[in-house]
Amino acid sequence: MKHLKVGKTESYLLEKLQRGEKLHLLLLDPEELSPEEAAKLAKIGEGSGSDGIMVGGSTFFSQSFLDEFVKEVKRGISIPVIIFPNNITSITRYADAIWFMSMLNSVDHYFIIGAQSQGAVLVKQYRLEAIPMGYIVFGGDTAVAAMGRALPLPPERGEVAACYALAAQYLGMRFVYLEAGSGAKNPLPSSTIKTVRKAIEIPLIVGGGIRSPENAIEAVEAGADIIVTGTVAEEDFDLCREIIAVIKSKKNHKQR
Ligand code: 1GP
Repeated sequence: MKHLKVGKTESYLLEKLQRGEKLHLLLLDPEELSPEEAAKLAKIGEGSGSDGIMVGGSTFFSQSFLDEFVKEVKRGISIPVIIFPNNITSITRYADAIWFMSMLNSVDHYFIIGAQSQGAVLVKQYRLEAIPMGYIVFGGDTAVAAMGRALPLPPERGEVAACYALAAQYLGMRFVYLEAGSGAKNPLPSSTIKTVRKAIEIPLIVGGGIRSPENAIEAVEAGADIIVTGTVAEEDFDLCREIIAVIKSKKNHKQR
């Protein structure tokens, strides 16, 4: 039996977190952006201090377009590109890594383990770095909740999400992602982030509806390790730059 090593992209993220940094990942959505627009945003993102790029969207299913998209994005940057898949059509060989994720609160077996079992062999063939992650989706009125058939978790009830998050940790997943949904009216309440943070030891990713430096700071202060923003970068990159700046100015002085 071989000893499984943590890959390059995950090590890069973990080393930064261990140094006490808070991270920002810029989500680029192939439904909303052309490859050229995405490449431009990725470059600006890297220049503004973002730690990595995520590529994904809830209703995008063209693998050939995704190949071109990721190739173009990767061309001008050195930060890693991580696939944020919505299905097996999101597996492209040109990315650095893939969040190998399970939507833990889906009511559909397909989004919990079906797509993963169908995609695993291709991930191996492409030698993509798989980063295991438990994905928890709140509310019911976002594209991700509808497409993934999520059991709508109440955003205010952190203790429910904490049960899923702890289960993710005990199942060996190495990150937990709390998702309010892209373009959500409101980001997740800080009380919910706090409750989940207290329940687990693995890194906590938070995204959905973060549109201001205040939103980002609130999430980081509540215990988020990694903040994901997508919509705000498409709408107003100067605002996104401010968000990245406040996240990167935060250091976690607490040792976990
Ligand atoms: C979506 O959490 C991400 O999966 C980002 O959401 O587009 O609202 O920033 P926004």
